[in-house]
Amino acid sequence: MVPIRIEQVTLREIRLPLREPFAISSGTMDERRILLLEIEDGDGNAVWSECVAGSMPNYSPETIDTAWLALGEWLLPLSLGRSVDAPGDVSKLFETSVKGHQMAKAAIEMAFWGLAAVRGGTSLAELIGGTRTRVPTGISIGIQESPAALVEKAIGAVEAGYRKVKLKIRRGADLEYVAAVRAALGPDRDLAVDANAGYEIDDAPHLAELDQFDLIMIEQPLAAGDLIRHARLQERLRTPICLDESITDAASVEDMLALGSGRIVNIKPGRVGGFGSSIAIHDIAEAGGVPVWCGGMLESGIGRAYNVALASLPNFLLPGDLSPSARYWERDIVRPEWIMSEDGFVTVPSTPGLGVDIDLGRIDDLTVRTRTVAGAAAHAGR
Ligand code: OSB
Ligand code: MG
Repeated sequence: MVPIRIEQVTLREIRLPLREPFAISSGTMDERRILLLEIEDGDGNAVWSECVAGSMPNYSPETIDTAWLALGEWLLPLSLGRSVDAPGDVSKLFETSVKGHQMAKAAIEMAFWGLAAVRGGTSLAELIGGTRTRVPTGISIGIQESPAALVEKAIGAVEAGYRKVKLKIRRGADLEYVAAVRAALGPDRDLAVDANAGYEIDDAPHLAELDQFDLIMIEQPLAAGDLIRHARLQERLRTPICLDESITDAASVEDMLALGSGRIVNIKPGRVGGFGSSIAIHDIAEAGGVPVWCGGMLESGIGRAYNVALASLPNFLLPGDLSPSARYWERDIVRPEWIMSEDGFVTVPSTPGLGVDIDLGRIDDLTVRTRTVAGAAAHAGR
């Protein structure tokens, strides 16, 4: 493969209103502040990527503001003007001098994969060895004000074709809500819950009551660092635990397997530092007999392009949180918008690059700040 070098990156923050507020156990979002990267090599090729950090540090320690700082001050200066032989080598540019900041790192790392696809004239899915032409889709429904309101959303989701329904839960909005949805959907629907680290190990007896609802998983019941407590909890639950926040790199999924902290892995490329790490986690999980699926972070159509490509890998055995554009936005920032078939699948693009066009006019209208960093400037004075 011809080495890749990036010469200029423009960071942008856009604000994209959500069609409805999205509530998880640790906070509510009404509007998505999204950090986009436009990356150019020296040969006239460009690609866009998205940083999945949120506006508040309630899901992970990173935020859009910490990512803006990390990218502009540390990560882009380490990336610009450096030749890498393959996108899988990008993470090595940062590993010694920048710890953490996985979401900021992922935005650059994934852009290199995107650029490699553009330059090679292949689709992103083909570049990484994806095997699916379409991926099954699940919905993630935020916490509602009553079980009845949640039931209405869940029924709407099933009617729209979604192949998995995931309910956000928190203390005080769990058993009664899940019971109502299970009763309304019947015993055969794939139903899951996501606690976003809202419980403690002392809640084990309470969480064990979820077993009666035949859930396909309970996602991230305990804190991100609690691998040992997750293992203790898993021993007491029939419902498989799926880890999301806890899995930040390949080592953490090895630890999960060794400890028995869960039986399913949610891979969000943004959370784990990019595609190289996602593929490693996918392979380790597959070797350990653990299925993975692709999570979502309410991405725009740009981040979604990367997630859909990733979910085309063979061990993505469960439906991903890969809803179509209209689930989140009045209008997305890509053309065509992402759509889902009546039977709940999103097509994996086979055209070169991301497989969607960027709606630059719309992005310009939504932009609240930009910063351009170029190779020469990045190295000046170093
Ligand atoms: O835990 O999966 C999560 C959104 C924001 C923060 C955390 C999570 C989520 C989702 C969104 O569940 C899923 C989607 O993008 O459709
Ligand atoms: Mg989750």
